[in-house]
Amino acid sequence: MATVREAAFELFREHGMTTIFGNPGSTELPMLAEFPEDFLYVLALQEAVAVGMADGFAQASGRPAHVNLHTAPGVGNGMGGIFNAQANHSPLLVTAGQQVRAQMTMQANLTNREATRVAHPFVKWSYEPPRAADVPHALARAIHTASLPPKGPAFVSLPMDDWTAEADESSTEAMDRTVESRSGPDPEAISALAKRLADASNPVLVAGPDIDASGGWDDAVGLAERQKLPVFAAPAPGGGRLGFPESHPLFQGVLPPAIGPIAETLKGRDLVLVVGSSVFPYYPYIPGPLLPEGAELVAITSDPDEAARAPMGDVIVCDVALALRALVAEVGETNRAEPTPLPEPSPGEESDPLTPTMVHHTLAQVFPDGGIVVLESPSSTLSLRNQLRLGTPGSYYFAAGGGLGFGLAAAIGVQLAQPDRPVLCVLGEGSVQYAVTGFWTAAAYDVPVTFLILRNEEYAILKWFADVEEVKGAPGLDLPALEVAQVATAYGVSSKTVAGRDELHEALSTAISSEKPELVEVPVTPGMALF
Ligand SMILES: Cc1ncc(C[n+]2csc(CCOP(=O)(O)OP(=O)(O)O)c2C)c(N)n1
Repeated sequence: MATVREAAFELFREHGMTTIFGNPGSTELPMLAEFPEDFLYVLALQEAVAVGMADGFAQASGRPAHVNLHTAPGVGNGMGGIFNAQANHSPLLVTAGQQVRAQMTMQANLTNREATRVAHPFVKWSYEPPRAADVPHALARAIHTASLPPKGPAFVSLPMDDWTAEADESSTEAMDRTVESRSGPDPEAISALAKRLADASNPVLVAGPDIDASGGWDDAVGLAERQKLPVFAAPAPGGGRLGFPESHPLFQGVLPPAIGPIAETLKGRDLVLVVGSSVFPYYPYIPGPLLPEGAELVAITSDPDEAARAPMGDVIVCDVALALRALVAEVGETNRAEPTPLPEPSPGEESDPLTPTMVHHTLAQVFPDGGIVVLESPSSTLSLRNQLRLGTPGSYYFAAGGGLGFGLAAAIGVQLAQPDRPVLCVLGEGSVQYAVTGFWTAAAYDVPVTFLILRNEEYAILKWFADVEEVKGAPGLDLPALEVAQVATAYGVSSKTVAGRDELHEALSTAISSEKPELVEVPVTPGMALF
């Protein structure tokens, strides 16, 4: 009869989950005993970083990923990352150690009191198996739950004496199951939508992150081309991935994230088709009509909650890629006029220090084939999107939940999942701090991410928000003398600070081709960079 450990690791193998991210404590050591040689344990020095790495790994590999946290305080540290993973629709198995069963009722030290409540609001399922023998089945259930649409984290609390216990005889049955979870659209709903598109005189497509996640990229392009649809990206705060090539002539830019400005941007449209996004990831609150006059909205999402909570419009709930495939097969070629393409991005004049726009323009010049951007530079998100105009699937990751700390950590996970694609992690110096220990993991595991740090000595986006919210005199928005390059060097990542376009160009090219983790820090002008 197999032990719980043997059965659990066999289960992880079955699901291709042989990379485990974590930060261990005494309550996790029994799980890690006799760690199998075909597994890789990726050590994070803090749990938020472990979760962010697993999130990036899961999204970039398209498979569930396992992150193991240290009982109550470790889960607490990981919660911001778990929140992001839920918003990113990232399939995570989150496990945490727990006191031995014999000492839980007396609440011995490190007991995760009410373990299932801690993670509860941000996970799809939170569980502590009633018997040691049930652990493999509970883990299998969590993996399936995390992988079912909408994908997201599932949590299992694991008492530390369970690992050597005997697994239930039925464990092997739980292991061998597959769950096919992609459900196609109702054909009648697709025919009706195709007709609405054909009848519309000025329709528009809003492309969301689940197009990329579901594998619907080519069909989104096919649909837009057949119907000559102008395409907007879903608002940047909720757009954890791209849904459409931003280099495509039909691409019209990123929708603004607030109610009034969205209606203003879509003025004159009579049908708004939103695919693979919530309707909409609004922020901040700028009131106005939900839609411009005369416009109707139809959304396609795999997330029933996104469907239910939308404030307007009709929704088809199903797998996004299957819906796109069905819709492309149904729609004809239109003779609508093509929209005018966006103008070429312009970087403006060189300044000292450089503008973030010039930095991103320079990055675009050295951007490698197959490159991937992981972005957390809040005040220059739109500028990076505009200057880079990324055009391939799986080339952009961003924290849809808005919790800082995702970027640095996720870049490491993305690079581990995509070892053949160069990963560029673009961070504000403030954002670095939420996952700063990730530099050590990048160095220790030789994960060849190129980090580009924009140093503006402030929380620029919060100063912009202060203006929007009419807040005057708020403290804590300046970051003088935050020495990211020195800190990264101390963690083992070779780092340099550059000034001027030529130096930046040279340093980035060298870092990208070095196949080592390297960091380039560049001072930039303060304030928002929108283009
Ligand atoms: C976990 C977490 N804490 C705080 C915030 C609030 N916040 C949003 S943007 C930001 C500033 C980030 O600074 P930096 O990376 O330097 O970027 P900049 O705004 O200067 O571009 C902060 C603190 C957040 N989003 N997440």
